[in-house]
Amino acid sequence: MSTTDATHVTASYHPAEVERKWQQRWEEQGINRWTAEELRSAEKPFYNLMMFPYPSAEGLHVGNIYAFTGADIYGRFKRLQGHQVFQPIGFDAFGIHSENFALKQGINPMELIPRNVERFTKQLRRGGLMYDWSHTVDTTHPAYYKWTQWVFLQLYKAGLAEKKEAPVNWCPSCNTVLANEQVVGGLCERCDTPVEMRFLSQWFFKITNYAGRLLENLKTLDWSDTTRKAQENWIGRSEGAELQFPIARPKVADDRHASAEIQAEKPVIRVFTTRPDTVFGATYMVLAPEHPLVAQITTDEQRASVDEYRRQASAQDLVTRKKTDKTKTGVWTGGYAVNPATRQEIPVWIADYVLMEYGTGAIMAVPGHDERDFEFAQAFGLPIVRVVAGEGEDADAPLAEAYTGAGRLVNSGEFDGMEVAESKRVVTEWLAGMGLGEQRINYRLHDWTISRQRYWGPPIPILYCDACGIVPVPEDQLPVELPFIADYKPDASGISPLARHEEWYRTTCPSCGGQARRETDVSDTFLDSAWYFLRYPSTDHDALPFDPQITKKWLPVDSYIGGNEHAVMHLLYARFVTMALHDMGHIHFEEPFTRFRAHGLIVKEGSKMSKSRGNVVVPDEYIADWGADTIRTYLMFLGPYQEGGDFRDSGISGPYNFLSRVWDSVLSSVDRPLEAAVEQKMHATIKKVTEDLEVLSYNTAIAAMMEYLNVVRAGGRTPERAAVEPLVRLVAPFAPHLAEELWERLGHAESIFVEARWPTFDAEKAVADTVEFVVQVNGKVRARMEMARGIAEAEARDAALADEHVQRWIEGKQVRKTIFVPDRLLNLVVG
Ligand code: ANZ
Ligand code: ZN
Repeated sequence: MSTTDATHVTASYHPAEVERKWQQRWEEQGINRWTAEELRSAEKPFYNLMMFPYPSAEGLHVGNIYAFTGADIYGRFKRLQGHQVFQPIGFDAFGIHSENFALKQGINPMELIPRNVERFTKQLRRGGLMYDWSHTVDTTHPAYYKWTQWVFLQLYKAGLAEKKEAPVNWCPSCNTVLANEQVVGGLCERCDTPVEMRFLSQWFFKITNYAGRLLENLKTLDWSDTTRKAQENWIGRSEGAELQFPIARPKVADDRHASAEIQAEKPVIRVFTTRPDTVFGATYMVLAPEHPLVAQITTDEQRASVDEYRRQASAQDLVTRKKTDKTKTGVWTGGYAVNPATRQEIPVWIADYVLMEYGTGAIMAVPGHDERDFEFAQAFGLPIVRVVAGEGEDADAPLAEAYTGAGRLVNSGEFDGMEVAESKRVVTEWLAGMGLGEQRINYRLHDWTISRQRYWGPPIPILYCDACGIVPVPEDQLPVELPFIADYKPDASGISPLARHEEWYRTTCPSCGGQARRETDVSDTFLDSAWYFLRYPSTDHDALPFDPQITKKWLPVDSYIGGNEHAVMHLLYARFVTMALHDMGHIHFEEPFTRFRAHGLIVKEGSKMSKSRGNVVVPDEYIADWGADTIRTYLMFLGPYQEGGDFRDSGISGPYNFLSRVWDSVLSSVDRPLEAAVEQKMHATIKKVTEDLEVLSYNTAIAAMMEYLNVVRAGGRTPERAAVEPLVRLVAPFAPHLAEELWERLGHAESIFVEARWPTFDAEKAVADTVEFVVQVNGKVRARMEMARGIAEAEARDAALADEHVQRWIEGKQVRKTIFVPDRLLNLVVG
């Protein structure tokens, strides 16, 4: 389908020509490029960052252009305000997105992805984006991932990388481990296959060491609220206690020595609880099915059922496991533990509603006051005891459901009568005195699984040597290059494709010279993107990941814009890596993104764009037909940038006509003093657009410019040059090519982005002489009227009473009272 519409090309505005000319000029003159020297000496540096794309498709779609344009407008605005704006772009080209695309095309990613990068680059250049193409990064380039591997080694050296056996989400169709975030409703986010749980030996980054700081610092960041909230929930701080329940009858069937040892150590079950105050009501315990103590506690009589239950539980994925609303199932181990408060023996169960990865993987169950425990106790006939009584309830008041409200302790020995809030601390201290408890803060956040059993990523820079064990690759031997292999497809073995290549993984140990084997897993793509913003300004430097002087000058990032789907993974990982590098002394700041704004999403005629629906908008054709300036302006006019909008072909002519009108107005303008009304509107418009751009309210800024142009051209009047010249500057962030051309035709020699400054306004002149009054009759809005600013109550009242709309509502009645808010509102109370 062609979007060409013959009426949209006016006699003089030819976007194609103008855009070609200026894109070429920008390139030739290096208008957006920075030399290393310039980067070093910048005086008002402004680092304007946007999330870089995955080149994992045929090309960019309009959603990418939307995101980039919004960020580009902000960058151009800052530049016109006199900042030196560094605005780079790159390609997040490693990872499962790109690899899956290559698999689908049947072309090795090492051949395919560079082609995609080229295609993306062409499209981006056509979009009129102010990128410094001399500072791009491609995460798949050895010159880049050498430093990704370096980052891994720094974390390893700092004790933040660790190898451990862990349950993971396994997608049997993609043949890979998935992060929890990639499992949606028990299915793989990419291919909708049910996800299974597997145990694999993996590399982890200990992001949990930083949980507290990652949470605390959020308060200091100027970020979109939704994003901050998402991180807060993801980190999930819980305040409570870790309590110990001694195992009552350890049973070790086959080893008498082990049995004796365990008894000597007085084995305990540790639980994390947010309600230590309810410990007197703990009538049983539950271990996660995978808990290491299960084998030891389970009696011979119960072993068969316990083993069967564990088998079933392990067939589930980690996300289904976390559902709180499913029917409670579980099995008694046959063993008991001692409640440290009541000293009573209580049975120990296993059940899948307790998760191994949270807290300690074990709970004290308090059915009287926890909904899940209540349901479980009812299902299995376990005792339910009330230990908290609300207002007006007594110790024996029956429980029809778990009571989770406030109140005082009952059936709790010496603590009876104490308020819940206070007793949390007091009970914990009492148990701590016996060596059976301590206060603890727990986080929902998990360590970050780095290993991917796939081909398309940077090899993890680790060696395994029989004599020396785990040996990090020496930094001077980086990069560990990803070899080209034909059999890059993953298979069901769960073993990385590189593990099929002995010629690659066999090597010598740098420490003893003996035989060693390379790690054959590659690292998670999120590691590539966790530090790329550090690399951009330093791409001229090969000897270092980031030049200290340049980094000091340009970082942290001043403005970052991207999708909110990255709220918890990318944005959290980048913060973690930055914090860790800061603590190791590599960088001077601990938060990478001073300001972050999430942009909205573009839908097509009301529905999400998707390949299967066939409604994906490819920007190229639209840009060819209408010009990038029009498409940019159109996209930003769709709705609030941070909310998104609906792409409709029929809407494009509006912004096109607006730009054509700007064009005509400038070219037909004459030297003549500004008329007062135009001057007032001009100052008001400059003020409005300036304020709107600062908060990314692009649609309202465009509306204000349109309104201004209507005033300038009212009744077909010839515009004053002084009226349209500032408009060229205001429109420049949106329609940079058009602005450049008009700027030149207004007689300027240099690029508008080099030479011009953002127009300023006179706050007094920006204020209109009239204001819009809301006129109410008995509190209901009946009219809106223009009145002189500062009008007195009596005059406003007379004016309102003279208005026929208002008269209709007071006919035959008397005005008993007026309520007057100066310059805003007049309410006539009639009766
Ligand atoms: C006893 C208790 C009594 C609890 C009560 C709650 C209410 P949040 O707020 O999410 O941190 N819990 C602890 N570890 C668990 C695990 N691995 N799997 C499932 N549940 C677990 O929740 C903390 C509470 O969740 C803990 O406090 C524990 O139940 C449960 F009236 O302990 B509570
Ligand atoms: Zn060795």
